[in-house]
Amino acid sequence: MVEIETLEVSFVELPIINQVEMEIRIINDGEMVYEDFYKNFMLNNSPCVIKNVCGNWKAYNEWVLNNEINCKYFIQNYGDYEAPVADCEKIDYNAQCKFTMEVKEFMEYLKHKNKENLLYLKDWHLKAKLKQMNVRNDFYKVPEYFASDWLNEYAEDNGEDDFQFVYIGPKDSWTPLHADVYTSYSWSVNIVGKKKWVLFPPGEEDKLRDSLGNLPILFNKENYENIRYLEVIQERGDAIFVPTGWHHQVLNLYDTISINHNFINSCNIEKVWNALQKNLSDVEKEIEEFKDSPDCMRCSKEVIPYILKMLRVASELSEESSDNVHSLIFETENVHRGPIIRQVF
Ligand SMILES: O=C(O)CCC(=O)C(=O)O
Ligand SMILES: [Fe+2]
Repeated sequence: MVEIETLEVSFVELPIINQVEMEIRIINDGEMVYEDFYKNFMLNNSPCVIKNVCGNWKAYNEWVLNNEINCKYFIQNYGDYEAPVADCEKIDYNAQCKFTMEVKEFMEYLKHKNKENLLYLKDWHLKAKLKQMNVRNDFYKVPEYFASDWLNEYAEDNGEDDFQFVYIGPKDSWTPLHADVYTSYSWSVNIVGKKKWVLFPPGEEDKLRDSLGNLPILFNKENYENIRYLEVIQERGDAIFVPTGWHHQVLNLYDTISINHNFINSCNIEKVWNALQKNLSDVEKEIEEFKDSPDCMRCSKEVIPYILKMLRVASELSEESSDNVHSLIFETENVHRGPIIRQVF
C-alpha cells in the first residue's frame, strides 16, 4: 500500500478541445492511478474510454451467452419485474414515448428477429429493486475511478430514487441528444454489445438549436457545418466517462446491455450548482410566459415539484461543498472516499 502523500502525479497530455481535432483518450483499467484520472478527466471535464473494467462482474458472465444477451437468465431471474421502456419510433414533444413492460415480455420481444417496433428498456433501477426484494444485487461493482459519488450517496441516505440504471436495447435502438440529469457526470459500461456515442463539448450544442432555442432529437452531421464533436465506439467491457454538461446521443450497434450511473463529486459540484441555478431561472421565465394561459395550472403542477426538487438537491449538495469548492477538492476526495481510496492505491 502506498501513502497518498508520496504518490507522484504524472500528467498525461490531453487533447485540447478548443481545436477541431478532438480525440478521446482510451486507457486500460488500472493503467492510470486514481489521482491522474481525477485530474486529467474529472477535473478537466474531458471524456474517456476505459477498457476491460468488468471481466469479473456477475453481469458480464451471467447475463451473456455466446456473446449475446442471455434472455433466459433475465426471464428466470427478473421476469416478473416491471421496467421502463421507450418506443424509439414514437416521439412526443421531442422525447421518446415511455411505458412499462414486464421484463419477461421485453425479453420475448428481444428474441424476435423481425421486430415490428423499436423498443429500448432504459433507466431500469434493477439494483435498487433487488435490494428492495432482499435479493442479492452484487451483479456489478462501481469502477474505482468513479467511486466518489455524492449524488447516489445523497439518494441512498434520503431514501430517494437513485441514479443507477440498467439499459437493454436491440440493434438500432437509440437515446436522443441530451445532457444528463442536473448536468451530472455519467459512466456507462457495456456488458454485451456495442454503442456509438456522439459527444459535444459544453456550449457546442448551442450551434444545433433552432430559432426557438430547441435542440434536435438527434444530431445528423449532414445538416450542420463546423460543429465540434467526438464519435466514440464503445465495445463490450468498455466504460465511457461522460463529463458534466457534454450533450450526447447514443446508438446501439448490436443488441446491447449497459449499466450506468449519474454522479456528482467535488470536481463537478460547482458546475452542477451553476447549471441548476440557470435551469431554475429558465423555468421561472417559462412560467412567466404561461402565467395567463389556460394551461398554467397544469404547467405549474408539473413544473413546481421539479423546481422544488432541484432546489433541495442543490442546497444539500452546496452545503456539503461549502463556500469555496476549490479548497475542498482533493482533500475532500481523500476524506470522503475513506476506505475506497485506500483500495485504489
Ligand atoms: O446508453 C444509452 O442509450 C444512453 C446512456 C446515457 O445517456 C448516459 O450514460 O449518460
Ligand atoms: Fe446521458
